[in-house]
Amino acid sequence: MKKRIVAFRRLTDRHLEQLSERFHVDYFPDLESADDPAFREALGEAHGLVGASLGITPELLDGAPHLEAIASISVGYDNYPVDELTRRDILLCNTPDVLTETTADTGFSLIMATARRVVELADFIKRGDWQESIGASLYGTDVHGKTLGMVGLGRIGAAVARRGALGFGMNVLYTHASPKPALEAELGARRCEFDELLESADFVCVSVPLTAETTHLFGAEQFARMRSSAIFINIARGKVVDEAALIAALETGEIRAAGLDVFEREPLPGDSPLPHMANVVALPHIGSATHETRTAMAQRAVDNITLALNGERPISLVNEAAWERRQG
Ligand code: 8YV
Repeated sequence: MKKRIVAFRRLTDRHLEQLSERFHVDYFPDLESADDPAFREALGEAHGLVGASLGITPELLDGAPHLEAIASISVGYDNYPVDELTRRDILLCNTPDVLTETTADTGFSLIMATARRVVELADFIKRGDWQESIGASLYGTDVHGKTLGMVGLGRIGAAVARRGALGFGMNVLYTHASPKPALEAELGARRCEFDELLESADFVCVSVPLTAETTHLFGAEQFARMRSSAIFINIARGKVVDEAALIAALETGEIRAAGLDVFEREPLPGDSPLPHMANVVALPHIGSATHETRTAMAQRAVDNITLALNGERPISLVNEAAWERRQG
C-alpha cells in the first residue's frame, strides 16, 4: 500500500505527478492555516508532510501519529519545533544550497537599491517630478570600494560577501560563530567583534538563522553604534530585528537607509510605516522567489520526502539525531 503524503503550497503539476507515482497525495494548494479541518483530517493519516511557511506546533503533531518526515520548502526552519520532532523520531528536511545564489542576488539588489535610491527615484519620475537634472539632495552613495559588514557568513552570507568583494571591490568584515579561513583567503574578509562591525561598516547585512540568541540581535543600542551614513540590509528573518527600534533609527537619521526582505510580522501589517519611508526599500520576502529557484526548492523537497519515506537518508536533513534514532 502507498504511504500517504500531505502537501501544501508551492508544488507544480510536475512535482505532484512525481509524488503521486510514489505516494497517495492530499494536496492543499491554498492552505490558509493549519486549523483547516480537511488538512487536519488528512494529517491524521499522513506519513509525510511537504510544504512551506506553516507554523508546526506540538499540538499539530499530536494529531499526526503516523508522521515519519517533513520536507520543508525552505532553508530556514525556525517555524518547526526541531527538538520535539526529534523526540518523536520525525525527520525534518530543508532546502539549502539550491537557493543560495538567488537569495544573495536579492541581498545585493537591496544593497544597490538602497544606496542608489532606485525605488525613490523611480517614484520621482513616475510622479512627473523630473523637470530638470536632479540636485544633490537626491544623490545616492557608492557601493564599490565600501565596507560590507556581514553578520553571519554561512552559505548565503558568503555568497553576498563574494558579490561585494569580487564584483564591487568591497572590504568585507564578518561575524560568525567560527572563523572562515578559506573565505578570508578568497575574499580578503576579516572576522571581527560584532560592535566593531557595527561601528565600521558602510553596509550591515544580516544573514543569520533565527534562534533564541539572534532574536532581537539588532535593537536601539546596535543602531546607535552604526554610522549615520550606514545602510542596514536584512535578508534573514524579521525577528532578528526590533522593528520599532529600526523605524526610530531610520526616522531620526541614526542610520541612512534600510533594505528589508523580511519583517517581524509577515505578511507585513498594512499600518507598518516601513514601505512608505523614502529611505526604505521593502520587499515581500522574495529572497528565493524566482521561477528557477522555487522549482529547484520544490524538487529538493520532493526528493527529500521520497528518500525519507523509503527509509533512505534525505539529501538535506536538519535533525541528524532523528535519523540516528530511526536507524537504531
Ligand atoms: C522561503 C526562506 O520560501 O528558505 C527560506 O528559509 O526564507 C524562503 O526562501 C520561506 O521561508 C517560506 O517558508
